[in-house]
Parts: sequence; structure tokens; C-alpha cells
Amino acid sequence: MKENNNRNDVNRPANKNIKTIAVIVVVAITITLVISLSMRSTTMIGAQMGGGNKPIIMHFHPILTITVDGKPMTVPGQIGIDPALWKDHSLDQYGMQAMSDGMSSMAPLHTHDDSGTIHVESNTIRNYTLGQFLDNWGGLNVTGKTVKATMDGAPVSDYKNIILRDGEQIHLDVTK
Ligand SMILES: [Cu+2]
Repeated sequence: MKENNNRNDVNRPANKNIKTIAVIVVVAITITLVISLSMRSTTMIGAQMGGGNKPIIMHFHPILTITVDGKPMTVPGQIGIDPALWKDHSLDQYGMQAMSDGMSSMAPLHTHDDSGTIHVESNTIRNYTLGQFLDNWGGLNVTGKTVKATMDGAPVSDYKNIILRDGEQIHLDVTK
């Protein structure tokens, strides 16, 4: 009995030490995780922000297709990026500013390719309209023409005021 008690007396501090070490290890792992996660998010925000850029907090993709006199018209890529396809600059403050690594600035409403996908990428939560995108592009001449619009297949009377939303399919039918 006495021997057993002695053994327990020896074992107890050993168990305590193991528990203490385990707690230290868990705390150390937690601290390492928290630091690496916060560093990663800092890097990500830094990459998106560049020089004086606010982070992009709104990013979604409506789709625009156009026919002019019955023929499909391509909505070009680089609208709101290529200066030749970036006619209106009144919304520039909500987009990406030019960065020191050579990444060019982008309007909050822009295209990357000619698929009709509009990229809405904004540093501010706010509504954008199709009219704003068309002004920004400056490449669709509707003077003296009739524009019939649908949004997700349903007719829309005031196409310029269509509010851009993710996945929305906008079609403009421009005729003489
Ligand atoms: Cu996008």
C-alpha cells in the first residue's frame, strides 16, 4: 500500500507536467494559426488595395447581350479598363485605382472579355444601373433608335434604370 501511494505521489506531478505541456502546445498552435491567418488576410487585402486603394467589397456579374437590327452586337472586353472604352469617369472613385505593380485602374463597371459578362467590382455597397455601364462604355449608339429591353426574359420599359444584379440576363434589342 505504501509503495502504491508513493508511486501515485510520483505520478501525479508527472501527469500535471504532461497536462501543462499539452496546454502550452495547444496555446502555441492557436497563436501560430491566428498570426498566420491574420497575415494572410492582410496580404490579400494588401494585394487588392495597392496604393491607397480601398478593398473591393462588392463583386458580381450580370450578363448583357445586344442585337442591333436583328444582328448580335459584341459587347467588347476591356470596357472600363481600356481608355478607348472608358468614356465616363464619374464612378471611378468606386473602382480600382492604378497600383504600383503596374496593374491598371478599372471602373467599378467593366468587362474582361467579349462574353457579355459585366463585372461589378466596387469598394462601396451601392446600386449601379445599366445606363451607368452604357455611359461608361460609350459604344452603343441608340440615337433615334428604338430599344426594347428584357431582364431575365421579362420586358423592361426603362432599360437605363435596370439595377445590375448578380447573374441577371439583360438583353437589348436595338432597331431603327
Ligand atoms: Cu468580376
